[in-house]
Formats: sequence, structure tokens, C-alpha cells
Amino acid sequence: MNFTEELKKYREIINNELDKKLPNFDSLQKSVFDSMRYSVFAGGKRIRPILNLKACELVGGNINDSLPFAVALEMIHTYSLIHDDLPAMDNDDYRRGRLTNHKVFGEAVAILAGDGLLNYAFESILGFMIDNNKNDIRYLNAMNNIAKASGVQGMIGGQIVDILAEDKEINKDELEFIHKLKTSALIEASIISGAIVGGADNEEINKLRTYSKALGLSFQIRDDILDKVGDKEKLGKKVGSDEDNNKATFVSVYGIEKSIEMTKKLCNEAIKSLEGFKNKEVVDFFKEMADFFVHREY
Ligand code: GRG
Repeated sequence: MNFTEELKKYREIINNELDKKLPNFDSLQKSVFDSMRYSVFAGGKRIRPILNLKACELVGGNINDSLPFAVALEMIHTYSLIHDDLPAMDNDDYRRGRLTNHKVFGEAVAILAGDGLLNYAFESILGFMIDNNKNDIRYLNAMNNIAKASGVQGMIGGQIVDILAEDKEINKDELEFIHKLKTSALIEASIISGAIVGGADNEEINKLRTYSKALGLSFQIRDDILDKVGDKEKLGKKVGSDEDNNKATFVSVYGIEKSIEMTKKLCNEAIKSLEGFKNKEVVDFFKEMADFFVHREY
């Protein structure tokens, strides 16, 4: 199976599970269910859950054990997008090719839908552990990695520094700090939590940390490049948002050429860190993923 077919197959597994997990029944709070499902099923590449399942597979685990973590990661990611688009944050009208959540449901419902998704993420993991009597410490460890990466030491921490930096000059270290926390931390946790659930040893975890740190940063640099020169139709959102919000980005600090060069260098670093893993098919998938992070157009 080639890389594109593999992505499609895993996307289907994830979408089916999300559909099962997210509530969709008539009740007094139906508007928040509708709002949650609107953004989750608006498209989305499903990069984080796919990385999670493949990392589990890479170290010899069963992807069914990591599926609740994979869908949790997509729920957290979608919550962050809903909140990031709010008028108090980036104030965006389009996301994933559709009107943003608050444009359709109003700000109050959009805030609650984001909160609901964040909570549901952990309900998904804990429900799986309780229902299947999975009381192994590695599930808690995987969950802890995800909680930390999405919290004030991760995504929320990066977002606050990013917001406070608007209209200000920031140096290269501050720029890297923001994006390591805001974007890279959750990508790293996606891979590491999948590997932990799959039973990875310390050496494997260390290699995958190197891989995911390089991948996470290159993802953000590519995002900045696309915000400058990307295609609105392919991206499903407007371009130029960073400039409109007076945000320092890798492109504004380093320029396009140097930014592209940086993504290539990070991709090579990521690929190098995969040496020693035995499952050639999954290693090839991770290599292609690194390449996708350099060349993606959406
Ligand atoms: C609101 C706590 C809070 C955090 C928001 C992630 C984030 C922090 C903001 C999103 C803004 C942004 C565009 C960040 C750049 C990286 C990123 C997360 C891009 C979107 O991720 P993709 O490309 O999106 O994986 P899809 O739609 O494919 O899932």
C-alpha cells in the first residue's frame, strides 16, 4: 500500500471511531453536540491520530489499544482550532474549507464546544481503560504525555506567549519557544503516546522524540510558508492571517528560502533518527511523512 492509500485507510479508521465516540442524540444540550461534530467532521488531515497509531504499530503494538488516544488527540486538536479562530484570538472566518465554528453557532456555543471536545478527549481514554480493565501504568503515562502537551507547558503555553507577542519584535529563540509549545508539543505527544501504548522501550522512545521534535517544528515552519504563499482553496482557510495579526513567523524572521531549507534539514534529521527500527514498512511510512511535512500544500 502506498503512502496516500495508507493515509486514507487510517483516516477512515479514525473517522469511524470519532463518529462512534462523539454524542449525536436528541437532548437539551444538542446544540453543543452539533457544534462539536461540525468542526470535527469538517475535514482535517488527521495527522496527529495517524502518527499516534503508526507509532504504536512501529514498536509492535496493537492499534486498537491506541485508538482511544488517537481520537482524543484529534478532539484536542479540533478544540484548539475552534478556540484559535474566535474573535478574541485570531478572529478567522474559514477553517477546513467551512465557516468557522463561532460564525455558525455563535461564540458562546463555540467556546463550549471546544471545552466539550477537550473533556471528551479524556473521557475517551478513561472510558476505554475502565471498560477494558486496562490498568497498566503505560496507559496513564501516555495520557499524561497528552495532557501535558496540550496544557500550559505545551499548546496553551505556546498560545499565550504567541498572543502576547503580537505587534512586538521577538527574537529567534522566542519564536522557536512559541512554536515548540504551540504546535510541536502535541505532534510529539501524538507519536510518543502511541509508542508508549505500543510498549516501546527507552531507546525507541528517545529516537521517536528526536523524530517528533524535528517533525513538529518543520510542520510549523511549513504552516508559516503556506500562510504566506499557499493556495486558499487547497488550505480551506485564508492566507495572510499571520501578517494581518502582526505575528512574527519563521517566514517573517528568516524569509521563504531559508525557511524551506530549514524544513528540509529537519526532515533529514527526522529520517536519520529512525535508524534501528525493524519494521521496514512502518519506517518507510514515517520517512514519507517527514517528506510530506516539507512539501505539503494543505
Ligand atoms: C486555543 C489553546 C489554544 C491553542 C491554539 C494549535 C493552535 C493553538 C492554533 C492553531 C493555529 C495554527 C494555524 C497553528 C499552526 C499549526 C497548526 C496547528 C495548524 C493546523 O493543523 P493541521 O494542518 O489542521 O493539522 P487540520 O485541519 O488538517 O487538522
